[in-house]
Amino acid sequence: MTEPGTPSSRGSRIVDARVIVTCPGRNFVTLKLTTDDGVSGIGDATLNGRELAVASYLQDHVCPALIGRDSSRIEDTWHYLYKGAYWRRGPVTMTAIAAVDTALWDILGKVAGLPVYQLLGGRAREGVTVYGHANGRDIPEVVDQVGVYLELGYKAVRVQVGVPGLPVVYGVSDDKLFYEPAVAGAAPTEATWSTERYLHHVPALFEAVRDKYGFDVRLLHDVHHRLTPIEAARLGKRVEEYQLYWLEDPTPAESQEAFRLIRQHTTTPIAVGEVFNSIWDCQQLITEQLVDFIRATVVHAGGITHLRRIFNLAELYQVRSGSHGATDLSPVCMAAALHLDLAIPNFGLQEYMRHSAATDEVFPHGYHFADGYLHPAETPGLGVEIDEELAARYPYSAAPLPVNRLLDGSVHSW
Ligand code: EZ4
Ligand code: CO
Repeated sequence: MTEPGTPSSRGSRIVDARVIVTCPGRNFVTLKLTTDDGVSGIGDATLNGRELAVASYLQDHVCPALIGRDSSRIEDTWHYLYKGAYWRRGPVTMTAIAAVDTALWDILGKVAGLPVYQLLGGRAREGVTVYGHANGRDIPEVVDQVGVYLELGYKAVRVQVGVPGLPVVYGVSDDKLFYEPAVAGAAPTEATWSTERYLHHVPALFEAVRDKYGFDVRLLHDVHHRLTPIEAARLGKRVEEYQLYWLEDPTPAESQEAFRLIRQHTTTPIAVGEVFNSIWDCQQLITEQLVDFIRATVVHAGGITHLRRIFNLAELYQVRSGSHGATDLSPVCMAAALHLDLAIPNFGLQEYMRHSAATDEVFPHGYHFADGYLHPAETPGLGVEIDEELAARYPYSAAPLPVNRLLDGSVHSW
C-alpha cells in the first residue's frame, strides 16, 4: 500500500484560495483555487441575497484550511469541510462546500485533460434538454412569449402569468429572456399575494397555451411555495388535462410528509428542491416517491459530489433530476450542472435562464445552446473561466429577495 502523501498517491497542493465577489448586473461569489502546478479551478458560491455570508464563510473559515491540501482528494475534502465544521448542513455551509468541491472537479479535469462529464462516467445522452421562461402580465402576452421560445427551438417552457389585482407576481417581468427577483437596495421590496385570485386565474393560462400550441411542448409552472398542501392538490387536479411536465414547489418542503397529501389527489407531476442543501432535505420525498423531480443544484447542495449522491438515491425510486438554473446561479454553476446532467442516468430536465451580456463577459464559457439542448464545453475541466480584471470593475451591490404579504398584511412565503 502506498503511504498517504507519497508522490505516487498525491495530486498537486493548493497554494492559493481566493474569493471573488462581482456584480455584473447582479451579484456573484466565486471561489478560485490554484495549485503548486499552476492549475486553477473555480466554483460558484452565490447565495442570492445572502452573498457576503458565504464569502465570509469561505474567506475567513475555509480558505486558510485549504492551503497545502492535496487538490485531487475531492471526497476527502468534502467530508473534511462537512464533518470538520461540526455544524452540519444549511445553505451557507453547503454553498461554501459546493464552491470548493466544484473548483476541485475543475482542477481534476484540467489535470486529466478531460471535460468533467468524462470523469463522472461519460456521456449518458447527446445533450441536456433545457426549459426557458415565458412570462407576461396577462395570458395573451404569455402565449406570445411561448411562441418566442418555440421559435428558438426550446422543447420545454415554464409559463408564469400576472394575476389580476396583484401589482407584482413572481416570475413576471419586463425582461423576457431572464427574470431577476432580487432588487437593489438595503431592505427587501414587498409583494402582495392572494391565493384565491391566483387559483382562479392560472388554469386558464394552461388552457390558452395548449389551445394554441398543442401537447408537443413540455409545459411547466412554478408555484414558488405559496400554497398549502390541499390548495396545491386542488390546482394539480384542476390542471391535469393540460398535462404539465411538472408543477414546481407547490408547498414549502420543510415538512416532507406534506407532499403525501398532494400525491393522494393528483397525477400532475411534482418538482421540488431549489432551496434544498442536502440529501436529508429530500430523503423522505424520494424514498416514499412523493415527488417526480428533484431540483437541487450544484451550488446550493454541496457541489457535484453531493448532488450526484442525491441523484443516485433518486434513481432508485424513479425520481429524475430537474436542476434549478435561474440567473442567480452563475455560469460556473451552470457549467458544472451540465457535466452532471450529461452523465447521470436519471436526468429529467435542466432549467436554463440566460445570463446578461455583462455576466457572460465576466464568465467566458464554452457551453452552448442548440435546438433546445445545452452542451457543455469539450475543453478540460468545467469549461468556464472568470475574467478577474473585468470582475473587479463591478463592485458588490446589496440586492435582497422580496418579502411577500397576503392582502391583510400577513407575511407569506415568497
Ligand atoms: O426564485 O432563483 O425556478 N426558479 C426560481 C427562481 C428563484 C430564484 C431565487 O434566488 O424559483 O427564480
Ligand atoms: Co422555482
